[in-house]
Amino acid sequence: MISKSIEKALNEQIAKEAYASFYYLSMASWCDNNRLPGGAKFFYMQSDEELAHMKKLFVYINETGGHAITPAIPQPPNGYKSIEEILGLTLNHEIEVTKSINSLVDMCLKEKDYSTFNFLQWYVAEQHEEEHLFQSIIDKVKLLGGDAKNLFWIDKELGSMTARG
Ligand code: OFO
Repeated sequence: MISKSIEKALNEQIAKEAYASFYYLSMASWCDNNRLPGGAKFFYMQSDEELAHMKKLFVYINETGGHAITPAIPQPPNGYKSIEEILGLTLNHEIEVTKSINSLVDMCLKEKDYSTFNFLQWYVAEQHEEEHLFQSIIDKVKLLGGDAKNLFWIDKELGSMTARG
């Protein structure tokens, strides 16, 4: 069974995962509107992944005696300057999510809730993967430079990336 404070914190994390899903959805839409089909495919996939992260929390909360709450989702931005800007924003966003997961883990240790601590290790690993993924894409883009020809290759590369679950 989870405590009321852990239940509340996990529900807050649900809202963050939902926002991440919407945020990436808005980036996918921007890519679609700016003739970047590879970027669009990549961000639609990222959006689905965040939704899956959210659902995993729902199931866990309900399985452990809590009540998972469907969150209100603030509207993310819709306009972006470039794919480089989008990639920078995603990395910063993931760094913020990592902080949030880490503080949840801290809380579990303080409360000696080892079940939730164990459950959250999946998110710890996932955040490492995502930060690494976005950083490596940004590094490639920096290496290539952002002119029109390279944009074609960057988009192609994003489109060839597959879901990691
Ligand atoms: Fe960014 O991955 Fe969810 O937690």
